[in-house]
Amino acid sequence: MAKNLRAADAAQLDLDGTGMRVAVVCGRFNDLITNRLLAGTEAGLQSLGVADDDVTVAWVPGAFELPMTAKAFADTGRFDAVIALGCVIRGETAHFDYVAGECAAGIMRAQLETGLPIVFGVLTTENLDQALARSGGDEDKGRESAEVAVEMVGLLRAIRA
Ligand code: INI
Repeated sequence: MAKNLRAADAAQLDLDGTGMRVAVVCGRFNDLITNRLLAGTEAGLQSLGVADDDVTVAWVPGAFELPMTAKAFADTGRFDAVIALGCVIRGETAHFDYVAGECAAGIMRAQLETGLPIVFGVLTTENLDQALARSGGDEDKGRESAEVAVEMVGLLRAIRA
């Protein structure tokens, strides 16, 4: 009989963030959207039991700065997870692929190097309408990021125990 560390059905996950310390790095570029993402993340963390005092928020210029800042937080050893929030809109930049691609690659590298979950809460969209829809419209990438952080901290603890 296989031993399951986590439910296959996300709805059955009993997420508990009590006592978890979370750093949130938020890109200022497209701050109409990133403020909405941050609101979703903060509400999500609170609803999962993460204390307000255990959440640290830092703003950076844009998505390109997220990986280095997330890694700096992870390297302190003072956090259980880092959430990186940003918004890159294709129509508004000729270097969409560089900013979005390097951000994603940098975050992946930082989490593999540090062993700490770093959540990719970065919207990469074609236009502003899509970004609005995914930041508290039809979907809420901010709240989703809070859930991913708490889930991954719990799973990694179970694996490493
Ligand atoms: N940063 C973003 O977060 N989103 C964008 O859409 C964006 N555009 O359009 O260029 C963007 N650029 C800034 C970039 O993240 C860096 O802050 C800048 O290049 C300085 O390193």
